[in-house]
Amino acid sequence: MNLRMFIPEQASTYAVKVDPLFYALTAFTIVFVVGLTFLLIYLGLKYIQKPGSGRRSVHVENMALELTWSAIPAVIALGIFVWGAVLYYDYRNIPANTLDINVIGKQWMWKIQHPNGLREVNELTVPKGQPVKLTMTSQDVLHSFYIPAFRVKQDVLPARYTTMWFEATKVGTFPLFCAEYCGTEHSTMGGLVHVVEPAEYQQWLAGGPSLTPVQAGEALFASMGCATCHAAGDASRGPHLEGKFGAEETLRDGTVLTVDEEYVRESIMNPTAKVVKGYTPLMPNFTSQLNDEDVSNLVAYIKSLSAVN
Ligand code: HEC
Ligand SMILES: [Cu+2]
Repeated sequence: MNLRMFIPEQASTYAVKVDPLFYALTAFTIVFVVGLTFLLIYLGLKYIQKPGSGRRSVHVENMALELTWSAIPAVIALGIFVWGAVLYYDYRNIPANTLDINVIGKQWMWKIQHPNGLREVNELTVPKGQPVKLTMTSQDVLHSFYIPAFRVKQDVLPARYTTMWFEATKVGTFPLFCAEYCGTEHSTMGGLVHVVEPAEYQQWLAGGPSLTPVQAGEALFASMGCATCHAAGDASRGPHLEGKFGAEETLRDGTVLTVDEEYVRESIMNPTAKVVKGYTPLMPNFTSQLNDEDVSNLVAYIKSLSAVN
């Protein structure tokens, strides 16, 4: 039997941190299962009813014993909770200097888009030793992006962006899966992650297409007529979008929110959901004219209009 089947290689900084917790949990489980089963059988046999054995109930009170067997498991359980919480915080806290890659899930493939616009299908090429952030969405149903060797997994939802990050530590090729049942060919929805040296990644990127997501978004912004209402300077028809990303926005109902990918996406696909204070909701609904990739490109463009990234 090949243990590798059950324990994938550790190929990210996070894998190295998660595995000790996993082994600790497994060890505790084994100790308790084996220990309790042994005691159950041993004591059952030892005190088995024989002719003449006394069956009067004995009342014993032992405060020290009670406290011990409550306190020790409590410390173990809380210890595991804190350990898990610290790791989860690390996993959700995306570092600032990431390489940003877009992922679109669709029945039944993964479409990947690199910062310079280069695309891959069911392959994800990333440099070693650099934090990578994936911004993910789905074109149809729920999927889940899963790279066992990196110990990272995140649901991918239609009409929403989810993110996850990792830093690969080993050059090599690792499997990639969809981990959410998404239809007949769910089991074939997967691919390979290629981790290469940073220089090789740059070289590989250089062979890519000329239009980056930002450029593609800018072209759409003009061709879809967004600019007629959102042109720089004149904010009479629609709010101008320079410096908007990452800033706070006040809505008609008084809610204040921070402009992020999710909000921009919703503003484009469902403009009346959240209407900006001081404006009439006259923005048309673009759902039928833009696909997910277009929206991602528009979001990238609107993002690029702000200094913050
Ligand atoms: C007919 C005019 C018009 C067109 C065309 C239009 N918008 Fe808008 N847009 C508005 C108005 C008015 C608002 C503010 C009211 C609201 O939130 O619905 C708005 C709001 C937004 C917001 C939220 C801005 C903020 O300040 O929070 C974004 C993002 C946006 N539009 C993007 C786009 C994109 C991308 C396109 C092209 C695909 C587009 N708009 C086309 C009029 C328009
Ligand atoms: Cu799937």
